Amino acid sequence: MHKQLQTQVAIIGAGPSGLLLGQLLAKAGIDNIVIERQSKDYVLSRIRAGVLEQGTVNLLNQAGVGDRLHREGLVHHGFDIAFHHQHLRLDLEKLTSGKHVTVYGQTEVTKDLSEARQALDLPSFYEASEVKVLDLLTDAPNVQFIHEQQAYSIKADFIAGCDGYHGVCRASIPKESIQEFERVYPFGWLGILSDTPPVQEELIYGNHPDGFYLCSMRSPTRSRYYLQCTVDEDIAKWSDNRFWDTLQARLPSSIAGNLVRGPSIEKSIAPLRSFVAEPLRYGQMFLAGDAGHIVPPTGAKGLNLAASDIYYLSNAFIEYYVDHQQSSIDQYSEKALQRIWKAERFSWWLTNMLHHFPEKSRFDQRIQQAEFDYLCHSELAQKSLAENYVGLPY
Ligand code: RFL
Ligand code: PHB
Repeated sequence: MHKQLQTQVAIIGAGPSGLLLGQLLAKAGIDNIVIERQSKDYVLSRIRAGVLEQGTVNLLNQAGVGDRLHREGLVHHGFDIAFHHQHLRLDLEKLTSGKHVTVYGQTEVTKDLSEARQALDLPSFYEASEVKVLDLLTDAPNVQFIHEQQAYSIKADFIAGCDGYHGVCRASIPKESIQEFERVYPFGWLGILSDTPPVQEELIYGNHPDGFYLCSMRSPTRSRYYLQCTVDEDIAKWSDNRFWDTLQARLPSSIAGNLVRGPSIEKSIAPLRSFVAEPLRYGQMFLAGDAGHIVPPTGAKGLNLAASDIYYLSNAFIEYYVDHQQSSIDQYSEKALQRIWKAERFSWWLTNMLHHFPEKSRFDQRIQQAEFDYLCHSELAQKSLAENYVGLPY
């Protein structure tokens, strides 16, 4: 027998999208239940994004979880692009008339949101199995799952599919009702986290003839570094020493001497993909975040796009329940997709400029070099990059 529950919005997935939506809805007095496949510890241990746009920070403030972010987040006014032996600093502050980004890990964002949800005692089911979304084309959609050997059925007005790229929500939409657009890149990123001071105060995105690298951080004492690797790279072959040696060899010589080595506390490989599903709605179910789209991490847009989706979706639900207006719900997919495609374009463009593409010809390599030269000598080109990096408005 299913235990029957009822709510206004059933949220599938307790990643940043699902938890942020739950918090914003709760603040507006809208009931919601979160259903997550993994354990809370597992969700909170995932190391992913690190750069927040101001729009994301504003939304986290609005959700009531901005305090620690304000204390511990690192405000960055610029970043570097290194291209072979050349070097360019993008002065975000100057190029965008005063804007910046904040370096604060996704792990911390998720932790802050999860603690806020717990403090409000909002209902969440972690380690839910056999999650199914049903009756999506009716006005009483339904989520079924098993939790601690008990079968549940939740009747909701709406379902928010915040369950990531491999989730059940998008997969439940009939093929003829959804279009998918995809590009898979012929490489991945090998990342490590280490309790060592970052090689410099600002991020460095680098194109080296042997491949891309990124120097990022989580705090003044914790670094996050990435190296371009092959799609089928065997992580077991990457000792810490091999990682540090490879990174040091790719860094510009003026910076390489500052690299502080230490044991890795996490090491993982992420494939690179661009992906968009259209529309982000099927009946009473809405897709948000990675459930609806993926960007390669080069532009630091994944988490920030999830936040802007949630901005549109939470406002649409609030307008529906508080102002009894349906129009924002009906416009959600179109509005969110306009911003998503621009971030897809930017992430694809930056990925193309900074990576070594094994199949590319000598002509393509010269074009890549020309792209960087143009950027170095055109303030307009730098402004365009900076405008996208700090985040397009919403
Ligand atoms: P998430 O974070 O994937 O969360 C989805 C949640 O849904 C759960 N789930 C289910 N729950 C119930 N039933 C089911 N059937 C379910 N199936 C899945 C999952 O367990 C999970 O908890 O999606 P969300 O919330 O939309 O957030 C998006 C961001 O996480 C994502 O865009 C970024 O992390 C992308 N990303 C990166 N973005 C950056 O900006 N910079 C990065 O460096 C960066 N690195 C990464 C990344 C994504 C990665 N993934 C997805 C493999 C590195 C990796 C490895
Ligand atoms: C990170 O710190 O993990 C990070 C930063 C910038 C990116 C991607 C990842 O573009």
